[in-house]
Amino acid sequence: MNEKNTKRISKFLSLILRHQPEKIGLKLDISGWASVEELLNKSSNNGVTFTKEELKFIVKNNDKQRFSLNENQTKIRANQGHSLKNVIIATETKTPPQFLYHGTVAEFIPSIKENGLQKMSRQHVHLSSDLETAKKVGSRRGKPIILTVQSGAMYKKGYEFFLSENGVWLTNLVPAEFIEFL
Ligand code: HQG
Repeated sequence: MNEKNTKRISKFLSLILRHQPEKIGLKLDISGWASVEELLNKSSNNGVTFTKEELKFIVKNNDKQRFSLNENQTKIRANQGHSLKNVIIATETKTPPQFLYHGTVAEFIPSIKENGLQKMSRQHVHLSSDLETAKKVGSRRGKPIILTVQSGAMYKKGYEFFLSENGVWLTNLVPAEFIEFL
């Protein structure tokens, strides 16, 4: 399978497993798992055809480890990034590092200064422990601006943090007082 095709299917999987399973009539359970068999069949019925071997390759080699297969490889889910209200990916609360980073763009800054970092359409605010990742995330929308979040101070005040299976730090809200706008 060539790189272009891998990327196309990976994007398709993100859409179906995080946002719109109904697009192909796929059912996700409360923890976000879908049957691999059903995913292969329903994707194919909707013009996106791939084999179980190709799916395993995509899961294994995905640049951000976005997906997981269960132990016997009969079920698949996205590790984070869902907008679906009825899917809960259980992650333990974790002590965050002192600082975390968020990449965004200039047009959002006035609103972030006023309202803090909000979940917007996702289930959590997404933060990263390294600047490089934050820069990449911001670059999706234009010239990136990196915000430093005082996660250690937030944690001390009782805000919860979660670490997804693929290393993304998640929280429910970052009030503006904990954001360094440089
Ligand atoms: C902004 C991708 C105005 C926020 C990435 C962001 C990441 C506000 C946008 C993951 C705001 C939401 C998540 C406020 C936040 N007013 N704008 N109060 N609060 N925003 O895509 O963090 O490739 O939902 O700055 O790599 O950009 O999909 O979040 O620009 O890891 O795996 O509202 O998605 O990962 O955008 O990206 P998003 P994000 P995947």
